[in-house]
Order: sequence, then C-alpha cells, then structure tokens
Amino acid sequence: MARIRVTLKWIKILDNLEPFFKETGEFRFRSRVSSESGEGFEHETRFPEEGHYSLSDKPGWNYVTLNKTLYEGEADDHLVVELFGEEIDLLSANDELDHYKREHRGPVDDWVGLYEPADEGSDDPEAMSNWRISYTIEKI
Ligand SMILES: [Ca+2]
Ligand SMILES: [Ca+2]
Ligand SMILES: [Ca+2]
Repeated sequence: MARIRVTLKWIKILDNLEPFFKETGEFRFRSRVSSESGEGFEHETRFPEEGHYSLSDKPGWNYVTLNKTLYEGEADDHLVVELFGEEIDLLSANDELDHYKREHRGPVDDWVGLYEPADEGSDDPEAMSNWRISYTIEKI
C-alpha cells in the first residue's frame, strides 16, 4: 500500500467540436480515478467547478494548464485513470471528446511517473483523436 497523488498537468484540444465559423467551444471536464484492489474506491472530480473553459483548436488558444489534483490517497496494485470531456451546445446535445481510460496494474513503483502524449509512438493513449492530456502519478 502506498500514498499517491494523480495530477493533471494540461489539456490540449485538437477539435473544438464547433462549426467552422465559431472560434471557441465551451468545454468542461470530468475525471474518475478508481481501483478494484482491497475495498476499492472511485473518486470523481469536475472542472471547472462552475461554467466552462472557452477553448479553440487553433495553436496558442487550445491549451489549458491545470496542475489539478485528481486523486490523493492510498493505492495498491491497481489504478484506473479516466477523463471525460464535453463541449456544451445549447440547441443540440453536447459533443463528447474521446473517452480516456488507462489501467495501471502491478506494484505502484511500476506505474508511477509522467504520462504524456508524445512518448509511445503512433497510438499513444494520451494522444487521442480530438484532444491530448498529460498527468503525473507520484508517490507522496
Ligand atoms: Ca459543438
Ligand atoms: Ca458549443
Ligand atoms: Ca503516453
């Protein structure tokens, strides 16, 4: 058993999920950090707490630095990190970004570290079709 912290460093949007004439989309995000080891747990966080982030898919305007703690607590030999993003539309259903899910199994020391989009080749899990993410899992 170890104490860990999962910190989401940043999000980058590749598709603002809006018609071509609209510069920015209205995004909100949700994370779920869960485990099935021991008694298990599930911890959800929404951000921003109110309203939304206005994000474009143009370089320079498509990036949000968060350094947000998604989970801090005990972990054993299993951890699942999930991220959900949606773009809010008033006249139709909200648009969903790709669902991020990564399962970490085995001793904590094997999966603490930095998870980022450009280190695992062409099908890097952190590089999804319409957004990218970077987070760390640290032992504390
Ligand atoms: Ca939309
Ligand atoms: Ca919208
Ligand atoms: Ca990666």
